[in-house]
Amino acid sequence: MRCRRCGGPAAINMRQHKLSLCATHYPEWFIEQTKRTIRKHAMFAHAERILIAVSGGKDSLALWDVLLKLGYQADGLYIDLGIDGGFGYSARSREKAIAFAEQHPEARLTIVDILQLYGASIPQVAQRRHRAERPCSICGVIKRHEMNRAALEGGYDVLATGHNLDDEAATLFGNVLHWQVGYLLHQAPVLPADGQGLARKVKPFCRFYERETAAYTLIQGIDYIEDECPYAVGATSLTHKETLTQMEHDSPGTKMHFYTNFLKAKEAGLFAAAEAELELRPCVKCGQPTTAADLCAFCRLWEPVEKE
Ligand code: Q46
Ligand code: ZN
Ligand code: ZN
Repeated sequence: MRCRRCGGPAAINMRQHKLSLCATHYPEWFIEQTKRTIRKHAMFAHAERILIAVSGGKDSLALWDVLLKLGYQADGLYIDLGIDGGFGYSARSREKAIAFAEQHPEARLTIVDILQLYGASIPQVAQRRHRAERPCSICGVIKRHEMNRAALEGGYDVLATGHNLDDEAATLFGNVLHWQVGYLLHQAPVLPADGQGLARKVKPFCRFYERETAAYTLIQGIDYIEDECPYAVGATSLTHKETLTQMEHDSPGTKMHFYTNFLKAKEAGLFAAAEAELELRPCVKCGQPTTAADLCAFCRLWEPVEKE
């Protein structure tokens, strides 16, 4: 395999794009593609301040790297979930985020420590709620709430996450399998701010395959935590990913078509009726928007267990 731009040895071959590139031209292509996605979905402008949710993993650190290279004002947010898993998952991923920030003095890293701030780590909250084995839904509620809070309180214009195409396709697959229209409505490269407590959310890597972000991180020598969160093992989202990867192997481009055709269908009004019904009001305690009548899902988590 040869690089299409210079004829040198290829570092990556992307079957779905029918494109091979070397270690010099691949990062250039990757940065250029990110720029195109940002522009295509009108995600943000150079004058705006961006907060990136950084997990210490490859996607979020690659995103931070690319946005800084493109000259954006991009700061990081690390949420310490207090997960150990026998190998210090949170402690080690936090170190990776800090190490990256130290190499980029132009950017700031904010750390939110859930245990310190609220008195219980994710595994502890999950234990209380009898979800010790599967804390992901609780974790998701807490992460979303804290990301939104940090973005609003820090005066950021937009919150960015490193979700890639494999993540988005797997999420879509799960939501379609169960026809969760509410979730489908909320799956988009850009979710606009609502002016009442929801920050704008963007996913600049949503058109990259996971192996493409992995290749970028590797070639750029970005140090990240390779281990997944211990609770990711056996999660249905991983099974969905594997299923889609098998389909992609048989027919390159499957994930991309699945995701982008969903976006087109949505734009064409597939869920317009459901959208009209969706009503949000501020949570009586924290003020963040919710579909619930009083407390949002986050605030309910911290209520005494007996009340349930
Ligand atoms: S961090 Fe949290 Fe994930 Fe770990 S507990 Fe589950 S949701 S798997 S992205
Ligand atoms: Zn080349
Ligand atoms: Zn609340």
